[in-house]
Amino acid sequence: MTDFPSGFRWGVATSSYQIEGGVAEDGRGRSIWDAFCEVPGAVAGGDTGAVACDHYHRWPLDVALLGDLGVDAYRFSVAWPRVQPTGAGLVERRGLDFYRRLCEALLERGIEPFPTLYHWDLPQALEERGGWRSRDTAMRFVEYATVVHDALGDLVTKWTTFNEPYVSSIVGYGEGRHAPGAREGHGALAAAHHLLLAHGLAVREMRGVEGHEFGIVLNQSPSVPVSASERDVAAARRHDLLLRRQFTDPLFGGRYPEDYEEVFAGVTDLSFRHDGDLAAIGVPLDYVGINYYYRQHVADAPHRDPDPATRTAIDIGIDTTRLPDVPRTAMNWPVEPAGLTETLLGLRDRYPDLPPVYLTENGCAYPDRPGFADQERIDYLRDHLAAAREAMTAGVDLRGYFVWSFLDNFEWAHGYKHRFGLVHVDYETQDRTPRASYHWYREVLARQRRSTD
Ligand code: GBH
Repeated sequence: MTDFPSGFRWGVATSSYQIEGGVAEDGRGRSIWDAFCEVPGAVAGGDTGAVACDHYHRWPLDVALLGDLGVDAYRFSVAWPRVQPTGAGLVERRGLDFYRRLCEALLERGIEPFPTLYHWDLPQALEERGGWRSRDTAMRFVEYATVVHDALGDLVTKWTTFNEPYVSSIVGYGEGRHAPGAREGHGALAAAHHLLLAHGLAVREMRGVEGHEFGIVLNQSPSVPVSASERDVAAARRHDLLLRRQFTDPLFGGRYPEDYEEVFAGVTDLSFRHDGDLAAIGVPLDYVGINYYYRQHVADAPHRDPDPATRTAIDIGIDTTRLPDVPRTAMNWPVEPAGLTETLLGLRDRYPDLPPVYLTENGCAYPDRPGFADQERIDYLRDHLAAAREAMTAGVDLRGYFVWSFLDNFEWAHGYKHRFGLVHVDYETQDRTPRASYHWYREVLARQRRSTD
């Protein structure tokens, strides 16, 4: 495989609710995902994150596996309800201590901790006060972020605020497929705005420590029209607004997207936008994390709800189910590595002030089956790394790559059915078994080290 420059960071990624389990340990409060998992039919198989990979107890073993893999960075998330069980005020020391021990163990093995402050597990007590629909939740996040920053600031230099605000807001409050399971228009769009505001205000508050860097992680993929017809092209542009530009224009372009009011006319009154918010959201960043999985293929379709006043935020006249004739993963996601190069070049071209980029997630799920050699996952990772390298050759300032995921884990509404891990987890015994892709990645990392030594 093509070489990457020395200093390029190599890692793997996970998130708190997907791996930790231990939901009642050490004073942890309830999160919106604990609540959502109890809703009949919300999660496949009735699965929950109550035990997951039991990482809360088995983390020393997991750190050893990371060490053997040879990564120099590990991306994980901090569970807000472990740090502030009710999302405000009272701080739970034991929760913070868990992350301190984890960071110390990583650093002992030469692995840099890359924590994300929020990967979807909002304290349920805050949801009961409106959740991300409410501006006050942004203020609560700032307080939480500074608590974690103060507690781990001597161990961590790379600080990521949010993972995929699109999913927290639009999938959680618009589509209802994720916690808290709401299907709203205005509420989902307000949530998106408040997540961005929380990000900007928290970075402003945490800044000031020498050597600390701040960023946000966004899911990104090109929205490709299924035909060259005017209608499909316009539909793809609306989808691009929903998925990407409503976040990236305020973050990196200092503006709200020009087509926002037209697409969401009647759905929202924009009352969540206050003077000064854009300046706060556009706080300069040291990096942006990109999660890339697949291209979006978009066709024009009628609105499901003809009345904008009751329409959900995802009901923008699009159909994303018409997939191209290419191989798919177990998630039914088309495998299209060229979409990664397009994503990176597209961002760079649209935003001249884009900060350096990390690929903070990329990976795939395939079913284990007799004789399964894990070759699809290896092919997927190899081809996407090549696509990332191509974007670098074309001038994108890409600084690192993280495989999603280190371990098989709780795949949100899909429960434990889909396995993204380089390491197989037996959920009966909690045995960890490295897959062929783990050994492959280990070899890639060893080769990179040799060639840049
Ligand atoms: C990541 O989300 C998550 O960060 C991680 O926790 C998760 O386990 C991992 O991926 C694997 O799923 O077609 O317009 O409706 C990625 C979630 C899924 C977000 C696809 C965008 C499609 C948008 N992405 N989704 S759309």
